[in-house]
Amino acid sequence: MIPPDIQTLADGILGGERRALARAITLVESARPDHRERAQTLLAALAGAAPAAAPGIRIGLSGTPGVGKSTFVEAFGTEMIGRGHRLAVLAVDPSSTVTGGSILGDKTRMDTLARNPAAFIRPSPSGGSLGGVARRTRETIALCEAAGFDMVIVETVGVGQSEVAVARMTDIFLLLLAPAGGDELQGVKRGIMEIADLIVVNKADGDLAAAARRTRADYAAALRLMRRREGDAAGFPRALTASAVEGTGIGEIADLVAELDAARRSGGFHAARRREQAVTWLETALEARLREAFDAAVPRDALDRVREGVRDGTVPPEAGAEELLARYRAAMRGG
Ligand SMILES: Nc1nc2c(ncn2[C@@H]2O[C@H](COP(=O)(O)OP(=O)(O)OP(=O)(O)O)[C@@H](O)[C@H]2O)c(=O)[nH]1
Ligand SMILES: [Mg+2]
Repeated sequence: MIPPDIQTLADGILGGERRALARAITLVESARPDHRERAQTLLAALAGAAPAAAPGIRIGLSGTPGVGKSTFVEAFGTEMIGRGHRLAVLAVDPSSTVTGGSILGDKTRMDTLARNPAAFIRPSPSGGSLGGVARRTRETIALCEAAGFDMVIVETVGVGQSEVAVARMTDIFLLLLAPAGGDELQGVKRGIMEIADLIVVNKADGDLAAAARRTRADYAAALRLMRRREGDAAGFPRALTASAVEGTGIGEIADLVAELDAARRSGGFHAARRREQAVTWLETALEARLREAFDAAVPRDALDRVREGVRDGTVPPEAGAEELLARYRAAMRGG
């Protein structure tokens, strides 16, 4: 049985009510056990009610601070809405413990989008582990899609780990770069290049236009050296230039996203990737929940004592883990 207030919330979301969506996101962001339980009930109700084969596109977007992500989302998002999409913009920002989210601060950069009724912008919740942030973001994607947003952009600041987490919950990954001064590849990690479908050298305007073109050529060359990946359509991954401020290149990027999405859907790769992502989510959830169950069952000082022993070399790590697990099993048997 679904509690009546959760059913009302679910109906509101399915009816596309923004207030219901916002409230539901607040619910999935909560760490309180009773909220967690209600959130799971809500998500299950929505999964049962929403059309299974919704054609939604999930786009990951990453780039270093100041590269122009917000400005780009404003331009690209407005373009996509013009093409008939309803767009939700979410942020993954595990570093935002202090500021409480990067999107809210620069909502002015997404002024047009923020006022567009076909757009929904949600700042990232503050703090938490990357795993916790990723869980909340996945659930928020599900809520947005149930509310009829068929395109979701998940934005993350380039801090390394978070790109991989975002790539694991999206279909297509865009990497935004600034024009480089020299001939170096800006120290962009190989792993991040490997998950990018489109590398966009932004700020290709004014004095920076020539540097942007050179940077694009460098990345295009680097991409050609990478081995082909499963699900790559001809011509992908690709490097191109854009100016989020002037709007140049934005239409082309929208075309390429649509082209790659269509190719991956018709080839079956899209569905296969979504299935793999769901299994990865299961594994991640299982690990997190086992750890929660462990932390709830084994007293903190027992863990601290074993940690201390491992630190000063008197307890081998594996033996310490075994001892703690024995305590966990005993606690489980006890009730
Ligand atoms: N010349 C030029 N400047 C741009 C372009 N896009 C963004 N900028 C400028 O770059 C600065 C940073 O832009 P944002 O969109 O806030 O960048 P961001 O990546 O969202 O930054 P954080 O949220 O702080 O990580 C602003 O002053 C923008 O006006 C562009 O295409 N060309
Ligand atoms: Mg920004």
